Amino acid sequence: MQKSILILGACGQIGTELTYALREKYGDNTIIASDIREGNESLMDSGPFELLDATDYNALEEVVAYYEISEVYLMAAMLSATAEKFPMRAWNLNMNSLFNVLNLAKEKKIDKVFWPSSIAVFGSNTPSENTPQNTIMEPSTVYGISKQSGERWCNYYFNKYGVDVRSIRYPGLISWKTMPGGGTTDYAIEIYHKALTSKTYTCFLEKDTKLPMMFMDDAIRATLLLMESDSEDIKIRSSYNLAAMSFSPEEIADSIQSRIPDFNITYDPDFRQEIADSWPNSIDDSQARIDWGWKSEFDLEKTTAEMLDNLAK
Ligand code: AKB
Repeated sequence: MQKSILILGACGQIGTELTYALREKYGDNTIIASDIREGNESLMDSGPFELLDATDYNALEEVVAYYEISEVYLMAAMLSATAEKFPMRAWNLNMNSLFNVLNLAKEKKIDKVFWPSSIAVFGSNTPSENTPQNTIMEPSTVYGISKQSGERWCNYYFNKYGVDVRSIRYPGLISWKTMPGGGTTDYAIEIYHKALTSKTYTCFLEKDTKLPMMFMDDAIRATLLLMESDSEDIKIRSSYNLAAMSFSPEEIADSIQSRIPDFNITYDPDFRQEIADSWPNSIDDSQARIDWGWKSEFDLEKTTAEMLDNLAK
């Protein structure tokens, strides 16, 4: 039987590209994009779209029944920087949407769930180089606390109710199709836009703040790979570490300068510095490599080429 997939938060940075990728793979009409707001025209026009609040269980249940949905990708979330400004709104959105989807799966109304976690689950007591899959997790941000709690709930629903939930701890994601919103790693996208428009960028992080990052194509490929893997190969039902590259603002500026020599960066750290300081420098993703064959393809140089070439079009 042809499966129907629902994407919640389809107009966001990851949701948009996931919708395109899933539509290409499974056919436009089987992928139902949804969001609380409308998105860009090509996304809205390329297949079914529903205005949907992921925290509204009844509305969600109705859409799932109407389209005979078997899989849900829950991409709606409030990210780290915005969540610090609106702690209760962030908690309500990030947790209630997850419970809604996990409960639909518990009630056997859907078969499979993807839910994104983040490197934000780690905190300043976590080993920051090659952060292991299993380690100290004492997140200091609202977003990180919601992601860590979410991981525990995913694991609980798998163990207790057999819910087929799969998850990745995304690093900062770099993409050119849709702007991110409200994250701490957003500088790594803004910098490319500014390099092309004004040849200068003021970074809200210090020059040597190294963070784990990934080009969007790698992130989408990893997500589809995980979701298509046999259930018995998925050994971790909280969330998998995933890695591709790590760099600092100074290093990304260097890589841009190799193509735009007169690009200039200055530094004016704000409250996001503290968030970034609490996150790891690099991630050990060997478990994902062993369990479902993950391997990244984009390093910083390749990412810079893709970003500048596509944004310049
Ligand atoms: C953020 O910066 O909040 C996100 C994340 C690392 O999860 N990009």
